[in-house]
Amino acid sequence: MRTRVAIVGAGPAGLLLGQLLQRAGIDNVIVERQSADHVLGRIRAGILEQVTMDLLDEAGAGARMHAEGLPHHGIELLFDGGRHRVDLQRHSGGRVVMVYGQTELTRDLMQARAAAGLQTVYSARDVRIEGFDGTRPRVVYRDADGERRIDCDFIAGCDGFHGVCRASVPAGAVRTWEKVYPFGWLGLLSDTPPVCDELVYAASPRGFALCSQRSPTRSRYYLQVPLTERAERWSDAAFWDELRLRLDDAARARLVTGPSLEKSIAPLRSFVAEPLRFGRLFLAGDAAHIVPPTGAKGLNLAASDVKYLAQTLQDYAADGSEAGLDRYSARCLRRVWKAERFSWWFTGLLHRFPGEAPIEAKFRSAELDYLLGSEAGLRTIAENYVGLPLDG
Ligand code: RFL
Ligand code: PHB
Repeated sequence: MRTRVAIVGAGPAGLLLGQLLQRAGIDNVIVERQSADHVLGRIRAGILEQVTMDLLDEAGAGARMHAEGLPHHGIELLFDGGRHRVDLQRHSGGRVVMVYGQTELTRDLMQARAAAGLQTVYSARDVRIEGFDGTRPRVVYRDADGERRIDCDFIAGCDGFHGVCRASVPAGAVRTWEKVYPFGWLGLLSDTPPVCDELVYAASPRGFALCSQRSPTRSRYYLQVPLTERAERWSDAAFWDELRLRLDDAARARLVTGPSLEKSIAPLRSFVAEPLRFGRLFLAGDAAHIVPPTGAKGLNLAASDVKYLAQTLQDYAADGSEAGLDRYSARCLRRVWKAERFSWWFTGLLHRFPGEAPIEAKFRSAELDYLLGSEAGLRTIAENYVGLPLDG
């Protein structure tokens, strides 16, 4: 089989890229290791920045997001028993974020791809990439009938943190930066009304908690837990009890509990690979970088990488110039590093670190108190949270 761009991975990055390329007349094939149902079964991000909303529109898949997504104008920070609102719209020059689950966004993109008649190979086994340092890159995989090969002009590595693409780059050609945090997030999804209209980020002495949502009837909650914890060890009742202890009286009074639809633990990590281009291979999204989820940036960074990559490949298709290909990495990384910094800082501001000296919690409270009482402080949270401008 032959195509212009072979995309490895059918997560949000791969699916979004496929749509944008198709709309620019560039044919592409996606190769995904899992089944479509498995991809849709993963409960992940919930917050879209304006850049991501615009891109979903550009991809022709934004209609349901506009109809069912919930625009959020602020977030609430809870510390020292008090609740403080950050008016995102006011302090970011009018921007807001959209609550719309990654699962729904992925479903919309899958449907748009099917409607456009584009090929996606699901459940591909033993995927490998070859020849990307020359001019004849290819993706090889196995299906029930044996080995298959896709010849292409470019490979887009959209295969997430544990994918095959970054791992196929010779060790000397890539540099990585990494910080692993000494805790994880235990998440619970339930068909219960959210405890608050807005997201509540709670810095409690027992550890961080987040009250998020997917719709007016579906909630998503997270608890900071030690890395040694296992989701199976948490009954629903234990989760709700611990969450209550980390909230304020008003939230406790409004909390509606119910059976969990899903419970899982995610580790927290900051990670960046540099560069993002190796000959005819481009990395995008979690394949290239990971942020801790506190700033809600992971999916949004995947979207901005994809915007730059689609533009790069479109420009190349128009004039055959290599200059744009050379610029891709630096263009992405400038935005990536700023989001990495914000996610790291916001994580440190809201979490309790194991073994920390008691004075650390006092420093965090004082910093939060300072930020929320200062126009500059509120602006710094708001403009990072809604997402920094592209190419800024
Ligand atoms: P994905 O979604 O991991 O998709 C990669 C795809 O590649 C496939 N794959 C392979 N395919 C073929 N061959 C191989 N060898 C392959 N290896 C892997 C995988 O099966 C998969 O389908 O990466 P992508 O597309 O870059 O998207 C990134 C986002 O998924 C991620 O950044 C976000 O979910 C992060 N994130 C959040 N981001 C936000 O912007 N806002 C949020 O509110 C937010 N909350 C979160 C999050 C991530 C979380 N977890 C579980 C890590 C909350 C959580 C709890
Ligand atoms: C989520 O709803 O899953 C979510 C929201 C905000 C975050 C992280 C995760 O910062």
